[in-house]
Amino acid sequence: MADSQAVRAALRTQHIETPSWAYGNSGTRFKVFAQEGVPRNAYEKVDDAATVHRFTGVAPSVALHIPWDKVDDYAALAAHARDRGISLGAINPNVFQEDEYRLGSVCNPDSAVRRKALTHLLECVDIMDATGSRDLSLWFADGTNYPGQDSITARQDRLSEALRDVYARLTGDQRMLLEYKLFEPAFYSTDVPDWGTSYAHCVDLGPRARVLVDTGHHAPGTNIEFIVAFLLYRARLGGFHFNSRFYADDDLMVGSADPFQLFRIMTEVVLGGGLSQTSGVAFMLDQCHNIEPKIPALIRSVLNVQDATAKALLVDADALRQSQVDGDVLGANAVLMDAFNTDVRPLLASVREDMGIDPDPVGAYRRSGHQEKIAAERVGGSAAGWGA
Ligand code: AFD
Ligand code: MN
Ligand code: MN
Repeated sequence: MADSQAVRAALRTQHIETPSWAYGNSGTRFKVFAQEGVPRNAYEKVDDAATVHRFTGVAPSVALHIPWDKVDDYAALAAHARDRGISLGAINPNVFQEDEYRLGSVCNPDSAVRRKALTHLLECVDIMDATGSRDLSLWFADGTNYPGQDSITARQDRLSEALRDVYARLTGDQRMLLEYKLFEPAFYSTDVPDWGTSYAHCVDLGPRARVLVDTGHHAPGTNIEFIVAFLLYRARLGGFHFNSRFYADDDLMVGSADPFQLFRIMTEVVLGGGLSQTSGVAFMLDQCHNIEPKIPALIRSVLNVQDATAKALLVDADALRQSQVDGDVLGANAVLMDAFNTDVRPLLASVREDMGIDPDPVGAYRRSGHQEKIAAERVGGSAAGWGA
């Protein structure tokens, strides 16, 4: 059983990044349901992210999405975040919502469109310089809808060219995290569909390039923890976009659909050293709260990650390894299941008390009246959303 002081220290210092876009209005292609109290600009999104951190203690940064979070002065936005006890995290370019991108962005057959997309990517690195962000979080919606539409390999060459140009622009500790997604919005082929494609490009590029694992981006039944263990072992796991899915890229609260899968993922992270402060693994949420209030949903999501992490930390690594070496199938499985079946809520409540935080963050938020306050204050202006 892992030393409880070490477990408590790991839980106190966990860093879960929330996404700015989770605080704004969102929905599906059928409907975006507007909610009261939604932020109207990047500054109010930072305020909401700071609120999640205030109630959880382990959400000290917020990822930005450009141009949804465009501001005149990113250094000022970073200062605003610092004043509220958090920092600006990953920068997410958007090369999927302009008309020119109908046939793709960096993989588009038209060089002028590729140049437009590359310009935006490089502008996002300029923003990283201003915000002090480490990670450029790259997701490309690029793909095709019909067999024969475009050359699969020519699109790979176009992608490589753009990635090389972005890679050359990175400085300091900056990294580029290349996210893959099996399908959507392209339906026949996606240019970065799986971890292998992302991994191959990252290896071509160099050590600053890592794979971003979005837990909603796999075929049903995929063994995500295998991907995580392999990438971590090869020092190419840049991090996660955590969310839950029942059928597709549902972007639901992480841990709400399959807490056992989340536990297995976090177990491979812990066993592979990915939870250490020096691992470079970014634990980010990527969610859309279409029908539930956003701040409490993000608080719940952070707690779900903490729950899986606490259980993973309780896996008796020595006993597990011995059972594995002995070929003791039932014994090894039992070690894992013992940890998964441990109720870690008392441990997490105690850690929160050590941190001076209400042991029940969801209840504390509900009792705080903060939701009513922002609903009353944020009247007028235009609520943030992602304009799908
Ligand atoms: C969508 C994409 C992808 C991306 C996110 C933020 O599927 O997960 O990371 O938007 O741009 O969810
Ligand atoms: Mn994602
Ligand atoms: Mn997604």
